[in-house]
Amino acid sequence: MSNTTRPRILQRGRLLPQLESALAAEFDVHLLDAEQDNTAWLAEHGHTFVALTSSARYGADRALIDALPNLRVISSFGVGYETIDVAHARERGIQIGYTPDVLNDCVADTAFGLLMDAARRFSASDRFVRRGEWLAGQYPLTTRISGKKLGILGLGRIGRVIARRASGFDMEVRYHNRRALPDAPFAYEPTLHGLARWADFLVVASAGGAETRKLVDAGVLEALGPKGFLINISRGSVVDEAALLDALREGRIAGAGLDVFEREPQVPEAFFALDNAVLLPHVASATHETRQAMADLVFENLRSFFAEGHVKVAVP
Ligand code: 8YV
Repeated sequence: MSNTTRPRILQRGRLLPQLESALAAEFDVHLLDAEQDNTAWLAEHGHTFVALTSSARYGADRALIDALPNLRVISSFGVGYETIDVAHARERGIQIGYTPDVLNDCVADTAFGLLMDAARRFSASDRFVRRGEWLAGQYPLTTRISGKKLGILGLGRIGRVIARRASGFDMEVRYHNRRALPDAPFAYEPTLHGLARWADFLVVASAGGAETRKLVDAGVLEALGPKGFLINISRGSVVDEAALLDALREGRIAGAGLDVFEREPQVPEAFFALDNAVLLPHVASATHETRQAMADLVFENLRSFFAEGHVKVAVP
């Protein structure tokens, strides 16, 4: 097919090379990031695009959607969509595809990796060996994981897989959501404070966005207490980062395992000095297998839209 007949797609942010190649073979793709002045360029060319690819990281705000007057579909790489102005896109009748479920296992694995690392201090004791300190004495004792209490904030698709992992560690699970889930085989804690007070490990697995902003605040950390650990594989915005730093510094919680931060890729330097924090660069879904599955879904969502008039997996 010639470029004139292929649907024209605007690409926001780089995607996996194999996804970019697959898209280029079927669509007429233009990378927005290649332009110096996005606003001026969009004013001239925005009307030529019917589709937009983006990601949880870059999203699509009102200004971008408005700059694309003929936009009919957004296909986003990621399960989080708080960076997309969904309400505005809906008003315009724009469909939005995303990539849930295919990343549940890897994100749950990462939550457990962080939990184990924070409690058993694998990264910290690795640093101890590398510094040659083992020669001078044993590494201090750490905290047992098996049989402990796991509190999950946000028992959604990923939260449920984390709970399944916990059964292999004989952990008791409770959760807090806005509402109790009738089909969940775990005890519901009606308040986040109550969950934090009960839990040895509090795992944040809720969605990001305005509704969950700073839910985990100084009071929740206080309730988690000096023996409690905070794990976050959701969004940095759900945790009050300054309060978390204070709590870690002052030993008001035992430790934290964090894959996400408030202003990625900026991580406050104060974290670097804290041996009781495990810091990852937002890699929970970043395996070859899972990122490929996400890429496939970004592609299938577009293909399905242009072939059948609807994306395969739509944002609810
Ligand atoms: C990705 C994520 O890192 O799916 C999400 O919402 O946060 C991660 O899986 C992200 O999509 C990359 O932009």
